[in-house]
Order: sequence, then C-alpha cells, then structure tokens
Amino acid sequence: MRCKFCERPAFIKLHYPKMYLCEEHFKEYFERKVKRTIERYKLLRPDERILVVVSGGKDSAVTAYILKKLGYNIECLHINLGIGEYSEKSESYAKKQCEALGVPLHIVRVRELLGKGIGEVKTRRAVCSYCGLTKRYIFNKFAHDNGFNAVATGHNLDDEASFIFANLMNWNTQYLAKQGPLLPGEGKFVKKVKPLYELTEREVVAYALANGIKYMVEECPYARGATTLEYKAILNEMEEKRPGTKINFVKGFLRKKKLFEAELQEVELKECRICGMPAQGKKCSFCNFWGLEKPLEFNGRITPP
Ligand code: Q46
Ligand code: ZN
Ligand code: ZN
Repeated sequence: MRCKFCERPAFIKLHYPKMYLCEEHFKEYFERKVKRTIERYKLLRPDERILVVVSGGKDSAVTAYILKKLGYNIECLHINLGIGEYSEKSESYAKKQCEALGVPLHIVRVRELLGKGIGEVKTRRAVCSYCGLTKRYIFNKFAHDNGFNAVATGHNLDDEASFIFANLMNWNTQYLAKQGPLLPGEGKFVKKVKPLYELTEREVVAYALANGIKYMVEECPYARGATTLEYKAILNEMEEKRPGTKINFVKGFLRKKKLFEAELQEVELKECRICGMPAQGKKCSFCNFWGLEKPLEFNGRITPP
C-alpha cells in the first residue's frame, strides 16, 4: 500500500481516520496532533519551564522528544522506585533518552530518600496505591521547589480511556471530576499536562520506532494482573470492531465532565506541618504514609546536561 499523501510505501495503517501513511507523513500527523492537543486544551505557553516525568518507557520518552522538538523549554525527572532490577533498567533507559535529547535529567531515588523502595514497606495499602501517592508527591514537590511552571506526563489515549472506564464502573465520581488533559495549578500544586492525550498507544509505539527512540519494554512487576489492563483489553476489542470508540468515549466524557464536578466536595486545604505542602489534616498523605518528621529537600540538579 502507498501513503495517502505521496508515492512512498505505507509505514502504518491508521484505523481512525482510516488511512495509510508513510513514515514522514506519519511523523507529521503525530506532531500536528500533539500541537493541536496543546492548543485546544491550552496546556502550555511557549515561555513556560516544563518538567517531563520520564520513566524509561515509551510514552514519557515520546513526550520529552516531541516537546523538545516543538521548541518547549524542558527538563526531565526520573523517579527510581527501588523495585529491584526493573528500576535499575528504567533509570538507565531514562538516562540514555535524555542524553540523546540533550536535556537535563534529575534523578530522585526513593530508597535513598525514604529508606525503603516501593514494595518493601509493610502496610495494608496496595503497592500501586502508595506508589502513585509517592510519585505524585515527588514530582509535584520537585517541580514546585525548583520553579517549574508545569509537569508533563506521558499518559496516552488508551490510559485515559481505561481510567475513565474503570472509574465509571466503580462510580468514583471524585476521581472523574479531576480527570482530563489539564489539571490547572493551584497554590503549591503545579499544573499537570498530558500532551499525548489524544494519541493511541499504537501510534506512540510507531512514533518511537519512526524516530529511533529506545525505551524500556518490560512492565513493572506490580502491573501484572492490574484491573486497568483488563479494561484496556476490553476497549481494544471494541476499538477493533468500531474504530474511534476510544477517542469518542474520552471526548464524550470531557463534554459531560461538569456532571461529575458538581459532586466534588469542597475540602479546605491546610499546610502540612512537616513539609508545608497542601494537606487535608495536620500532615499531608505523603509525610503521613512515610512517617516523616522533616521535609524532603530536592533542590539542585542531580545529573548535569
Ligand atoms: S503504580 Fe504500580 Fe505502576 Fe508503581 S508499583 Fe509499578 S505498576 S510503577 S504505573
Ligand atoms: Zn507520505
Ligand atoms: Zn507533608
């Protein structure tokens, strides 16, 4: 098959809209789509300092690559979760990706910082639950302490569709109300953006391949058996039968999001007495979970550009 726009052979067949594209025209299509997402949802301004959270995986690597290509002022942060060999490998991928891009990389290692890695804490809480809490706290505090205007993550359309699906199945209206491509900054919460919001996982993999971006393929050992993977599988099956299912589902959700926002309970945030970050009680959930008595300090660049 040939590309829809030129004589070159097709590199990919897109299902929605249905078309064949050569490598060059696919790159163009992908970059235009990211640009449009940034404009449509007003994610970023050209003068902002952006911290891209890189895991070593494809999504965050592509996010860093494309934001740099579009001319944004980015630096990267890798959080080493301390999950054995998986984390060591992830860190080395993150380093290689940032070296290839020529952007500064900061590395925060959970075990060095908190004494234990993710999965090593004795708690009744599920590992992914305190892992998520830890990651969100670290990247927000790091961005806040170092004067970044935004934090960019690599969430793609498949992630977002399965998140909405899973939370609808459980009627987690509070989570749904705060879901979207843009979470505006407020007080000490730095703005969060998802530039790959409208691109499928398949498109992200193809873009990485087209640009020679090397990434970690192995999943975190705790991801196995996660219910989000089951929701992803169901959505993939539906997408196959009816192309456009995921994007229409997510866009429909954004149009109806106000319904969930009406359910948001106003909580008055105080300052955590340990770290000074926003907290519902005397301590924020991070300092509380990790039993901290003094705040974490993240100032300064760890890996030079
Ligand atoms: S939450 Fe869970 Fe992930 Fe943390 S423990 Fe691994 S699978 S990395 S996105
Ligand atoms: Zn072409
Ligand atoms: Zn705190």
